[in-house]
Amino acid sequence: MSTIPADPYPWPFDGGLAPETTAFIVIDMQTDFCGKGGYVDSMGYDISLTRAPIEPISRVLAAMRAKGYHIIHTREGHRPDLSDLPANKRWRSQRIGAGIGDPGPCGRILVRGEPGWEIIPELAPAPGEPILDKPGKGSFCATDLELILRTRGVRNIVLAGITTDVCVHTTMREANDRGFECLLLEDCCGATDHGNHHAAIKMVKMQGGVFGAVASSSVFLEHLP
Ligand code: C5J
Repeated sequence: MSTIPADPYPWPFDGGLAPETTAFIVIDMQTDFCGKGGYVDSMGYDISLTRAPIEPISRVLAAMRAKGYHIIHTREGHRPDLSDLPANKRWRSQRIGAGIGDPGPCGRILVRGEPGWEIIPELAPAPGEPILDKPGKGSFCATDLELILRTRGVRNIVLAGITTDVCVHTTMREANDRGFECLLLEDCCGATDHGNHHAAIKMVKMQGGVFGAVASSSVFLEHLP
């Protein structure tokens, strides 16, 4: 039996924490979300908030790679012809001055293959680690993530990345509804607003852990088998 002393319960619920059945999913650590001139920067948000998780994620990645856990990365982005970009998503982004698909300092915003869409070099995927391209906020929507997880026998998911209240939370909710046991690493996430980051973490812990549990990366690493 192996668990992490998480909040609001020792995670995972059944004590079955093991590398073979547990995946670390790193969500959207792309220049567009945390780099200078990217999408989040162009919208006028403070990228120090979305850059804060880089160091903690890097430590967790190193430890989990060394212990043989499954590692998966995601990237939010759209086809160059924008055929998978809903009109309302484009319209809303244009309204705030950072139109998805429009040219910016890091290339076309959130378009696959552009410099801003790349995962930042500090958290580059290692050879063999699956990278999922998703057009939406949730990592299960219009991707083969569930197939990959079930094929590998994964039951537990540890989540990190940006942003806490949008893509990380949507993915956690999707995973939870599919029966995966989820843990959010709070300092390995960041949002465009400090209050939203904290609110998103609080939401997870309601109702006895309505979407799973929360731990810090230091506690997680201290207890990781
Ligand atoms: C957003 C994301 N916030 N990766 N995307 O638009 O959370």
